[in-house]
Amino acid sequence: MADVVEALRRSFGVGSVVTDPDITSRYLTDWTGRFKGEALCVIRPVNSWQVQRAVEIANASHTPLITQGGNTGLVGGGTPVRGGIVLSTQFLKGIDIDVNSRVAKLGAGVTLSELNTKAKEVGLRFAVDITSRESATVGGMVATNAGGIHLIRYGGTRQQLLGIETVLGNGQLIARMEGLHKDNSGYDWSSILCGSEGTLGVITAVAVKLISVPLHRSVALIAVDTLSGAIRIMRAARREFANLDAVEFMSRNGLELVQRLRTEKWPLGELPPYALLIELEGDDIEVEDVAVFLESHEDVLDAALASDARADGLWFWREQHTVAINHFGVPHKLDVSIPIGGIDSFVRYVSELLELEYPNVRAVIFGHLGDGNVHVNLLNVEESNEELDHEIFATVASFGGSISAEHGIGRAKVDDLTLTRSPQDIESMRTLKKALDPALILNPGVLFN
Ligand code: 2HG
Ligand code: ZN
Repeated sequence: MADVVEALRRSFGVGSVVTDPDITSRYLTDWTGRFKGEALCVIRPVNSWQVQRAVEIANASHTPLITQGGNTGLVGGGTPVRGGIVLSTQFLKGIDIDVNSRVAKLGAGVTLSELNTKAKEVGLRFAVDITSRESATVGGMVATNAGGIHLIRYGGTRQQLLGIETVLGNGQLIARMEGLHKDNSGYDWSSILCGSEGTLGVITAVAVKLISVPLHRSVALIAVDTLSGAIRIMRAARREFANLDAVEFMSRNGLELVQRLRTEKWPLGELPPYALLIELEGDDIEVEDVAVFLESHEDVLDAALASDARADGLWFWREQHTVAINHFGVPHKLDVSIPIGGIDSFVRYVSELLELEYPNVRAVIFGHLGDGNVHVNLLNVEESNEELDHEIFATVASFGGSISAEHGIGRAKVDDLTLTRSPQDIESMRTLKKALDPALILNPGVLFN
């Protein structure tokens, strides 16, 4: 093992191979604090040649290699296994924007905020937006196919991808960074690597589409009694407004935690059982039309409207959920997809299950209503209750859903993959894995067990 660190030091220089526990500790635990790992060292390559060298050394010594971006993943996918090397992409920088094609070519370690700051200078931005935008890297977003809050309008990360540069597990460097909008010349490596969670290759750079920054946005925060009511409002809003780009929901438990942590006053009197947030973006938003829509809809108990910069004040209630939940415990995060018509029954089923069988567990349920992504966060899950996660995933499967909507499988959900993917399906994924990473060095224990 000392040989591996030595070999890396010879290739990278002593300072680039970090073993000092004061520095490595932040790479060993995930953002939630639930997943903890150990590693031989952390390396921080500055170019794809160094990445290739690291993959070679890992192959020669059969050492696990775990790629990590901003370490904002929520399923343990970037947490190392004992004896492994953490490869941090944080110094793989570089932003090159082509305004004619509306394409950005980016080092994998560029954060979403860095990309948007640069793109804004030319009136553009990345279509996918996520709350962890300050730390999340584009490489990590591609590796997990991040979905985020604008998926209903623009699609997820996969839909934005035009190219990729990657070092596969077998050491081959694949560079498809032309950034062409049309390219049907064979297998699309961007799509294959997108969502592969570090198991097929180390993503070193990506080419993505950009969209215009609209002149205006308008946000409504709406109090509702039931999730069925929220879904009826959403259906009507989708008919009414072509430029709807977010439909999010929250429930009282989560709003309560945000209120407790931030001591902010909820803008609509008493906390309602559920809240809906809708956002419209465009160059000519008629705020009055939104107000009239909300007044006329019988499921709206109360609503607050805000435009442009002031809209952040309403997003606050949704965006503070993840931080507030983590402040009050170490959550089990079951990010699931449910066909939208089944969300109300699913949430009721989970609430009743907890009430009857796990009275100490507290569920905070919120998410992206527009695309059926329900974030079930469980607090106070004792080790003796860990089967609860599996019980909920089995329910998700029985609703025709997916056990991961947007966070990935990581280490957290490996045992449950068979619930929604068939043996043939998983076997074919393994075949692909073995072809591209024959020594199985990349992120062992993630996605497959
Ligand atoms: C979000 O939608 C993220 O804010 C995090 O996907 C969700 O904390 C979560 O469970
Ligand atoms: Zn989400």
